[in-house]
Amino acid sequence: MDGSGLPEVRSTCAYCGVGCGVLLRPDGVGGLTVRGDPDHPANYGRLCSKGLALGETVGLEHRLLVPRVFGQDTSWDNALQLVADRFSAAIKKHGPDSVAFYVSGQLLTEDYYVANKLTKGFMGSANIDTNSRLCMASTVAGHKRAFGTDTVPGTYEDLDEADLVVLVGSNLAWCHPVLYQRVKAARQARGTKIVVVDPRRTASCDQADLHLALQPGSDVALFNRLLSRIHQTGHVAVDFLDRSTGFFEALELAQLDDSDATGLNPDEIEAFCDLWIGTERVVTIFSQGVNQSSCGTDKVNAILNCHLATGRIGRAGMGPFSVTGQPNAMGGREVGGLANMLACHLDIENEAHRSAVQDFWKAPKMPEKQGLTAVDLFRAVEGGQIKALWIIHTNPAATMPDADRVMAAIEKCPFTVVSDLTAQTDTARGADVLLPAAGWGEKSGTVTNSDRTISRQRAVLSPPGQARADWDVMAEVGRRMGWAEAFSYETPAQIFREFANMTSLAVAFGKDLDITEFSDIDDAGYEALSPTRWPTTSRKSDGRFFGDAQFFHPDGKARFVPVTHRAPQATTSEQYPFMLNTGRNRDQWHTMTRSGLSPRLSAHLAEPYVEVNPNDVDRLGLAAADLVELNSVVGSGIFRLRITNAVAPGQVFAPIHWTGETAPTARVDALVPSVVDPVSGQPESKAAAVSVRRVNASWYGFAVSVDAASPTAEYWAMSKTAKGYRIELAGMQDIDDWEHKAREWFGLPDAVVTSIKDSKRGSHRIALSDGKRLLAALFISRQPITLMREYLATLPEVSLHQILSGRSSAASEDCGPIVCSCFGVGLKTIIDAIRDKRLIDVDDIGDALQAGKNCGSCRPELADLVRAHSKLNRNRPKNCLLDQ
Ligand SMILES: Nc1nc2c(c(=O)[nH]1)N[C@H]1C(S)=C(S)[C@@H](COP(=O)(O)OP(=O)(O)OC[C@H]3O[C@@H](n4cnc5c(=O)[nH]c(N)nc54)[C@H](O)[C@@H]3O)O[C@H]1N2
Ligand SMILES: Nc1nc2c(c(=O)[nH]1)N[C@H]1C(S)=C(S)[C@@H](COP(=O)(O)OP(=O)(O)OC[C@H]3O[C@@H](n4cnc5c(=O)[nH]c(N)nc54)[C@H](O)[C@@H]3O)O[C@H]1N2
Ligand code: SF4
Ligand SMILES: [Mo]
Repeated sequence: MDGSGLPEVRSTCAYCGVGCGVLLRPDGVGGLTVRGDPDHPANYGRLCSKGLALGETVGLEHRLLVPRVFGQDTSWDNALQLVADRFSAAIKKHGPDSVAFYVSGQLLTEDYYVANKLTKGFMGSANIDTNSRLCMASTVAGHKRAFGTDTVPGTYEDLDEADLVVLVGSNLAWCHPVLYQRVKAARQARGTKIVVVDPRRTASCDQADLHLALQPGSDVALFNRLLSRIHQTGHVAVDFLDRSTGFFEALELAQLDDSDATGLNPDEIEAFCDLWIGTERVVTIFSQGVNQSSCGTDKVNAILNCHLATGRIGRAGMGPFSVTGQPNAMGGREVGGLANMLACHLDIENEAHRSAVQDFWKAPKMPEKQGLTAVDLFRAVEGGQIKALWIIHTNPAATMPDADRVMAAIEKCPFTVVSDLTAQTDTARGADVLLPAAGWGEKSGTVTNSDRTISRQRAVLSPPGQARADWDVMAEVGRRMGWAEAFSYETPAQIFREFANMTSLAVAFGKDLDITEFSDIDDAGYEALSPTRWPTTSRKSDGRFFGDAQFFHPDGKARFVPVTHRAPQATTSEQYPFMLNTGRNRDQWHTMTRSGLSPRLSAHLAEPYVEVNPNDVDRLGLAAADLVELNSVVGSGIFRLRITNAVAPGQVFAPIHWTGETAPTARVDALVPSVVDPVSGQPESKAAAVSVRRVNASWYGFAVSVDAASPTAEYWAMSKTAKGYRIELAGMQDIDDWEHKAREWFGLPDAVVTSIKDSKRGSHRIALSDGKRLLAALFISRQPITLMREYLATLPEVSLHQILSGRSSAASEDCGPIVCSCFGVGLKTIIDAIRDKRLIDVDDIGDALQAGKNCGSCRPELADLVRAHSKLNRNRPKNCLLDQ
C-alpha cells in the first residue's frame, strides 16, 4: 500500500495462456490500475499491450446487469427456475442427450469443474463441448496418442535455456508476447536461434534466422523429412527407442513422404534439418497453424515423433511445447472440459475410469459414450435434436466455422441460455435467456497456464448490477434440478478442494495429474495460494515430464505415430482461386467484447482487413484502400485491402476479430467451411478456398461519433477511440438525403446539422452538434477516404470549423495507424522520424519517440519499419509487415 489508494492485489491476466501475474490496484470507484507481478514465474513483471490495458476494459458500458428472459428483465429466481425446469423437462421427455452445453477455455477451473459435474455426472449427458475444440483438441489428441495422457512435457524455463526455438504455426510475438520476450532475451543472452514455420511472414519473423513459408497444411511433410534425416544422420536416441513402440513404422511412412509438398526449396529444408538435428537444446513451439487443420493431430504427432526419436523431451531447454491460447485452456483439460473426457485426464469411454468418477461424485448416472463435439453439437442443434442449450463464456455464432449457419441454429433452438458479460454479441442476440456473468476482476478462482502453473484470479471489483459468477449460477441450477448436496458450494475454495481431492483418481490410474496436496487447503490457504506448477516440486524436482522416458500408456512406453502428408480439405479452383488463412491481431482478443473497449488497443488495427500479395493485387486490378469481397462455398465477407508480401501469391489472410456488433460483413468464420480433423474433431479454421474481387461501392464514408452508431450501410466497421467511436462505411446505393441518414445512424434526431457539399467531387461533410459540442461527423466521398482519419478520430477535440474545412491544425497532424499502443505513436510519425532523424534501430526509435519502450509488443513492427525505411540500415527485407 503506498497511500495512493487501496492495496494491490495479486491476480492473473484475463487473456492468453501465458498466464501472466498482475498486480491490481482498485481505485475505489470501479476502475483499477495494472502492473506486472515481478514475482510471477510466467512473466517476472513483464506484461504485453493487452495485459497493460486491462484497466481500460472494466467499465460498465455494454454490461448486462440483470437476467433477461425472452427479452424482458427478470429476477434470478425466475430465470434460474426456468432454466432448471426446461433442462429437466427436456431430459425427462427426450432423454439426457437432448441437452447440451457449449463452454469455454476462459472459464475458471472452478466454473469448468461444476459445468462438467453437472452435465456428465448429474444430467447424464456428455454433450458438453468447449471452444477448446476449436483451439487445443488436436494437441490433446496428439499428446494422448504419443504419451498416453494429455501432458505438456516442458516448462517456460526451457525457453530461457534453449539454443534453438522453432515456432510452428505460432505467431508468438503477437499471441504470446511475454513468452516471445523470453525467447528474445534468451537470444540476447545465449544466442538462441529462431526458426519460424508459417506460410505467412509474421511479426514473429522479426528475429528469425530462418522463415520457412511452407504451403498451407504441409507441416507433416516437413517434419517427416526431419524424422528421416534424424535417422539418416544417426541421431536416433537408442535408449528412447527401447522406451517406445512404432518407430520403424513411423520412419517408413516418413521416408515415403515427399517434402516437395511443402513447396519449400530443398536447401531451406536441409538447412532447417541441419540446424534442428545439430542443436540438442531445441524447443518446438506449436499453436493454431498446427492444431486448426484437417490433419492437425497428425501434425502434432509428426512434431512429437522427432522429439521422441532424439530423446529431446523433458530435459532443460528441449521438448515439444504446445502453447495454450486461452487463460484456462489447460485447466479445462484438467477438469475434463471436452465431450470425450472426464475430469483428471480420465476417459469417458473407459468403464473403470467412469465408475471411479461416478463413485467420487455419487452421481446418479454417467454417459457411457463420448458426447457431441462442437461442429456436430451445433449440427444437432440445427437438426432439432437438442432441446435445451446453454452457452457460457464463448461466442460461437462468431467463432465457429460456417458461422452464419451456427447463428441460425442457435436462433432456432427451442431453448437457448447464454451467460455473458454483455447482451451485445452475435450469440447473445439469439438467446432466450441471458444471464449476467461476473467478469475478470470480479470473480475468484484458479487458472492453469501453458506450463501447468496454477494461479489465482482474485476479485478486486464488485460485480455490477446483479451479475454472478458462472460456477455459482450453474451450482444453483444443479440444486434446483434436485441435486442439492452435490451442488451445495458456497465458495470457489470448496470446489477447488473437491477437484484437488479428485486428482487422487488420476494418481490411482497412474496418470500425470496430481494436485492432491491441495485437497485439504483451507480457505485462508486458498486465498493466499501462490502460483504452483504441477507436478509439484516435491514429486518431480524440475517440473518436467518424460526426461526419464516413463510414459502413461499401460506399458509405460511412448508411441510413435506413423503419419503421412494430407493437403487441406479445401482446394482452390477457378471459382475460388485463393486460400484464406485466418488468425489474430496483436492488440485484440477474439470477438473484442473486452479488448475492444480499450481505445489504446483499438487504435492498433482499427478495421477488418484482408492481406493480399502485390502480384495478386495487380492481377485483380485492386488499389490501396479498396474494399474487397471474399466469397467461399459457405459465405461471404467484405474487408479493407492491405497490400503486403507477408502473404504469398494465391494466399490471403484475414483476422478473426470482427462480428455483427463491430463489422457485420467482416465475420471471417462465415467464410470457413466446417471441415474437421477426423481424430480430434477440430475444425480446419486456417484453410478456406475463396474468391477475391473489388467492391464497387458508389460511396465511401468515414465517421466519428461520441456514442456508438447503428449504420445500415452495406459495409461498416466501428471501433473505440478515446472520445467515442470511429466508423468506416461504404454503400452500393446512392443516398439522396445524407443529413437525414446521418441523424438516423447516429441516433441524433434533434441535432443541429451543418454540412458542406461538393457535388462535382461527390463529397459531402456533415457535422452534428448540440449547438455547441460536436456529437458526430460524417464524411462521404466517391473514393475511399484515406486522409485525416486518425486525426479526426480524436473528436470532439476537433472543432466544427476543422471538420467542415477538412483541415487539421498544425498541432494535431495525422500520425497514422497506432503502432505503439502504450505511448500512442503512429505509423506516419515513426516513418517520418526514421527518415528525418536517420534512426537505424528499434532503440533509436524508443529514444526519439518512446515507442516500444514500455511493454515491447510493438518492437517487431518497429524493427520491420526500420528495415524498410531507414536508408542507413543495410538489412532491408524483401517485404515489410506494414508496407501499405
Ligand atoms: N493478441 C491476441 N493474442 C491471443 C489471442 C487473441 O485473440 N489475440 N488468442 C489466444 C488464443 S485462444 C489462441 S488459441 C492463441 C493462438 O495463437 P497463434 O496460433 O500463434 O495465432 P494465430 O494467429 O491464430 O495463428 C498462428 C499462425 O498460424 C499460421 N498458419 C496458418 N496455416 C498454417 C499451416 O498450415 N502451417 C503452419 N505452420 N502455420 C500456419 C498463420 O499464418 C498464423 O500466423 O493466441 C492466444 N493469444
Ligand atoms: N477462423 C477462425 N476461427 C477461430 C479461430 C481462428 O484462428 N480462425 N480461433 C479459434 C479459437 S483458438 C478460439 S479459442 C475461439 C475463441 O472464440 P470465442 O470463445 O467464441 O470468443 P471470445 O470473444 O473469447 O468469447 C468469449 C465470450 O465470453 C464473454 N465473457 C467474458 N468474460 C466472461 C465471464 O467471466 N463469464 C461469462 N459467462 N462470459 C464472459 C465475452 O463477452 C465473450 O462474448 O475462436 C476460434 N475460432
Ligand atoms: S502475454 Fe499479455 S495477454 Fe498473455 S497473459 Fe501475459 S499480459 Fe496477458
Ligand atoms: Mo484458442
